[in-house]
Amino acid sequence: MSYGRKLSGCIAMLLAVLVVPGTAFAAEPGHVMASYKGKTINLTKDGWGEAESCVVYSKSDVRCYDTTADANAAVRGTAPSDVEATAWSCDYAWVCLYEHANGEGRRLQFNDDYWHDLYLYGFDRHVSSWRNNQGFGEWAELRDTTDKDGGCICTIRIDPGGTSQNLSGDQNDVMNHIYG
Ligand SMILES: [Ca+2]
Ligand SMILES: [Ca+2]
Repeated sequence: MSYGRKLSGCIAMLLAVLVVPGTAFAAEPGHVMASYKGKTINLTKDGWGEAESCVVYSKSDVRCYDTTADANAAVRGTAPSDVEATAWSCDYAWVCLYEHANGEGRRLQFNDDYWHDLYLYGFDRHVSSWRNNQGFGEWAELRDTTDKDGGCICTIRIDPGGTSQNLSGDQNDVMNHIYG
């Protein structure tokens, strides 16, 4: 093998080494990646793990925490509080979705003004209560786009102002999109 061919072979190997790690860490198309305990987790594929609360700053900037108090502290830029109530917890300027009724269980929060696919966040068909604590004019909507039997009330809306709702009957654990 000539020196030239050897050299080009070495360059090809070097390029392969340089390129592979980049592709290995790239998010799969459409999947939502979140930071959690210093790592990156794939909410779409692997779910939430031990996280209790995730904050959607944008689709490409999602951060998850062990507790709602930790998430609140991160949003506020303060130290976590061990005394605040967690039920219906939702800071001003956010829309919060809860896994269970009465604002309990895992919490996912948004405020971007477009339709988010909850499947990508590992939270479709989970929502049992929600709250809109955004400001004037910032309404929020939940939607079940599957509308399997055509009989459900598939879109529900909350006006802003700290308003909370439990979902019941055929609205519970079916919603798969949120407009923040
Ligand atoms: Ca909004
Ligand atoms: Ca639920």
